[in-house]
Amino acid sequence: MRDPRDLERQARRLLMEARSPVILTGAGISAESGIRTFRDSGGLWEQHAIDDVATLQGFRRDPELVWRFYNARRRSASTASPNTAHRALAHYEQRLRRYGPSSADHGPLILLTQNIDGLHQKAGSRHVVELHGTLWGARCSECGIRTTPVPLEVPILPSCEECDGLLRPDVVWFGEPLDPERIDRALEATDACDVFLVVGTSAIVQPAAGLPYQAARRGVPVIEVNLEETPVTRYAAYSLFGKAGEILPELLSEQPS
Ligand code: BJW
Ligand code: ZN
Repeated sequence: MRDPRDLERQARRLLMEARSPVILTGAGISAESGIRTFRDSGGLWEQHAIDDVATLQGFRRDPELVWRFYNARRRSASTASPNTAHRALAHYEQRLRRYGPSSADHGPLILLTQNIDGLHQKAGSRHVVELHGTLWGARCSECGIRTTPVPLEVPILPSCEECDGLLRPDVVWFGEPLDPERIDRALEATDACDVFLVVGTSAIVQPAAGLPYQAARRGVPVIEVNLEETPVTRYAAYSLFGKAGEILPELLSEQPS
């Protein structure tokens, strides 16, 4: 058996020496901020079936229900604070900006998140790619125009100022394509990275879940932080099991204890 402290030290060294790390986060990183993850309640999410609140079909069936659901989630995200894991990632980015081979306006670290809660930005991370959109925006279901930010309580039902079409949350539901610019940026960063860190995601939702695998196939070491095994564990160079809020501050600190 390898000593977990040794594994953590080796993974830490990789991250400290990396020149262009990519990080992928999921709901688990916000769990310690009091935001519920998706799959901890057996597909029922705040008492709603995922199909009712996270698909376009569900929205068409009952847009009021979906807007109320997202209003509730916006309220809970608005009072949540970033935790030690979000902050450790923001510090890591700052450190790379100071010492890394960054150009003036483009830091070397790319943080890909599947979360829509905005907590990475609240913690100070700058290069965040929100793969699944944001709680803080709406988009017209007819003409596609985006409205950001939306009020904390979006009036039900909101309509587009341009075309009077029905506004929908600016998030990516099942069966919908990701924003092409964002997924391109994610793929490009994945193809250029020298280490890939995956934090708090069940790694089953595509295409995000395929990104670390794409890096691993090039021989790039993948480091995983999760409470439990995921499909990433099979090919990860290092899997560190525990809470992100406890592991990341140590893993990403310049002076480990
Ligand atoms: C901790 C922790 C702590 C807890 N510390 N860790 C069959 C095969 C392949 C693909 C498909 C398929 N059938 C259908 C698909 C496609 C589908 C998909 O992948 N489905 C899978 C479920 C199989 N994908 C899509 O539909 C995507 N689009 C697409 O494919 O488009 C194709 C297309 C192309 C061209 C035209 C048209 C279409 C879109 C996916 C969008 C996902 N959207 C959601 C909702 C976003 C908005 C919102 O939030 O309201 O995104 S669903 C939900 O899942 C959300 C999340 O971002 C995403 C991922 O979840 P995440 O973050 O991993 O959370 P959990 O709860 O699953 O896991 C938490 C983890 O944290 C656990 O592992 C815990 O152990 C851990 N944890 N506490 C560390 N303290
Ligand atoms: Zn419109």
